[in-house]
Amino acid sequence: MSAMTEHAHPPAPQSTTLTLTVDGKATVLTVAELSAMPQKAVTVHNEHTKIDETYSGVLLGDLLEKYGLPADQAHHRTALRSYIVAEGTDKYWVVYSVAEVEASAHNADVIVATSMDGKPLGADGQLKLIDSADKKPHRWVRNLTAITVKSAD
Ligand SMILES: Nc1nc2c(c(=O)[nH]1)N[C@H]1C(S)=C(S)[C@@H](COP(=O)(O)O)O[C@H]1N2
Ligand SMILES: [Mo]
Repeated sequence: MSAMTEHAHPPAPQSTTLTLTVDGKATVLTVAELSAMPQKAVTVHNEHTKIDETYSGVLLGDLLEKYGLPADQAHHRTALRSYIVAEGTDKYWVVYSVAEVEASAHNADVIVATSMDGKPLGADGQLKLIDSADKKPHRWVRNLTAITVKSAD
């Protein structure tokens, strides 16, 4: 019988930067740069560990707006048909719709977290994607390293 718990996972390479790609234009953000931006705290219940965790980081919607996603009315329809691919260093990746990560459009907070309960993220890497609305942590990407906006044309 393995000593590993049900959700134990092999260590992945530590994420140290976030490559944000909007409209084919890539921006590499360091943890220091992200930590210097306005921070948002999000408290979630981790259904696997059964404990509440408070993560802090930058709202993904703010990042998308700052790094090129047009927010004006002319691009509204395009945004509604767009999605983001969030990838970890272990190549695990998930999808969120752009509407899901925009604070003005959706009742959830999606953040690129740099700390948990006031401490670094440890084995989860320096960056972790967290959203406040999922009931399970499946889309919380540990060792987050890339976020790419795509359109479902
Ligand atoms: N980078 C990365 N993030 C990941 C995964 C993964 O395999 N790689 N698995 C996901 C799934 S399916 C779950 S249930 C949770 C488990 O997180 P935990 O091991 O911290 O409980 O991490 C999510 N984030
Ligand atoms: Mo999972």
